[in-house]
Amino acid sequence: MAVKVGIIMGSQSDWPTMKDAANMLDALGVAFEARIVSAHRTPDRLWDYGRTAVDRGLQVIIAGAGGAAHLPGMMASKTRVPVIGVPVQTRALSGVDSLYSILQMPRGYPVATMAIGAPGAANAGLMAAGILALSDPELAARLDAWRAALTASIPEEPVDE
Ligand code: RP5
Repeated sequence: MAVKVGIIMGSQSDWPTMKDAANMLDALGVAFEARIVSAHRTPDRLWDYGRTAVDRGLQVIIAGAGGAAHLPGMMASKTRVPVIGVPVQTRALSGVDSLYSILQMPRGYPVATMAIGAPGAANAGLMAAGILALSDPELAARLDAWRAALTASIPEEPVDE
């Protein structure tokens, strides 16, 4: 299966968060690759990844980073492949630093920014699947089934736990 989604992150320490994106793509049968690409520590790797993304057939890039989270925005400046940004939670500022770093892009280079942390990563997986489902009826059916199952799992009444 051709890899159409790239999951990139600034550090190994982002992987526990970004794994939620990977798990979601796994659950939906979407092939992906996962790479550590740091805007600050491996800028040449970032450049090469963005420069070759279209030719390698990537259709969506999910980029997670924390703190001075420049990876998603810099990737968006290097490739027209849509970038979904995941702000990783930080200890110092709880991920608000990551969120603002990713969200406040200048006009012309959008990053679709998710919520802070693991829920944002999971939603990034769903967002990527939704984009690919526009041209993949089988994936669209799997995504519809996943959404229906989530809805069906919600009880009408609360219980004491
Ligand atoms: C960012 O710095 C990474 O995305 C990570 O969230 C944060 C901390 O990285 P480590 O010091 O844990 O490698 O570039």
